[in-house]
Amino acid sequence: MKKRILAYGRLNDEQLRELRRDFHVDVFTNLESADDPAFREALGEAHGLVGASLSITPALLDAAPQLEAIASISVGYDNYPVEELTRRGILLCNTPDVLTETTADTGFLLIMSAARRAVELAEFIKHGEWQTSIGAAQFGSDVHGKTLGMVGFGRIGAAIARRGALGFGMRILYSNASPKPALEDELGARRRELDELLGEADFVCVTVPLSAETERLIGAREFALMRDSAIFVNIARGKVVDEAALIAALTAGEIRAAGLDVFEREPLSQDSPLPHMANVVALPHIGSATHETRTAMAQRAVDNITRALNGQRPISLVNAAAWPRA
Ligand code: 8YV
Repeated sequence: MKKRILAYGRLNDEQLRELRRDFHVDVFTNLESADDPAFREALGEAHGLVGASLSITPALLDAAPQLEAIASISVGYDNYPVEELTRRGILLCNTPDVLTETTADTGFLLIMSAARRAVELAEFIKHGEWQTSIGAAQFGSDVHGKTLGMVGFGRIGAAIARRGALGFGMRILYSNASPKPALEDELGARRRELDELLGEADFVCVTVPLSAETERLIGAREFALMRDSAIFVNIARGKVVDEAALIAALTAGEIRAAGLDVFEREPLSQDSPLPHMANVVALPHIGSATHETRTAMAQRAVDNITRALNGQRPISLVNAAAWPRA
């Protein structure tokens, strides 16, 4: 009998056909929550899950006694109880590499648009306010030649820094758990303690994954350490930042501006002041959201689940400790 997969992420027809050659696939479009009764029932028979943006809890795992593998259509895995999955021998796979460059493009988009006030000034035209030549009230800040401070220097952080160093002649600082000598050679990047980096950087760009160690890594104290001309960019996860402290720092002029793709709660509430602030560029978590990259991420998830359920090691396995299975 074919193993059963529940697909709740966006897969194209070809990808579904590919999965259906080996597996029985139940598709759940627009699944809002794991409490959906049909999904809940199907979990009882599921060997694999393919999707994203669903919080996987131990209670959900209890409802899926046959589950062997989860292929997330994301690189981040903060939605998953990794240790619990490992304890149960369930493989967790993600989609690194294929989204690195696209997400770095989004990071640089935020750097550029916050510095040059692109969204605010596009609104200025839209509202008919461009009546005379623009003046100092509309000037922004340079990006080229400035200091870019990367908080986290993994694949996406390095790709943003590469754009800055090679495309914009920026000086690169980074704070990271481990030193990155190859990137120091390639980009002239210099490692700093976080506090030092915050005081030196013109742009502070957060790319660390969310974990118990990084939750609220950047709060009131950290904003106070930044220059008042600093531009803060978050392309990682909203919970890495104390959002109330960010709003306070922007309001008080402790930092100049922010470019944000991620928020403490998503979708962002209309009540949040952030998207209404002139010095904030807020995007609806579009880091990897291009046709090309989302297709590539879904394909990686298809490849991962196919391998996992056929007894082969997946291409991108998060919990290597769950492999090989006992
Ligand atoms: C996706 C992401 O938006 O991969 C990640 O970790 O944050 C994004 O690429 C998200 O996970 C939904 O697929």
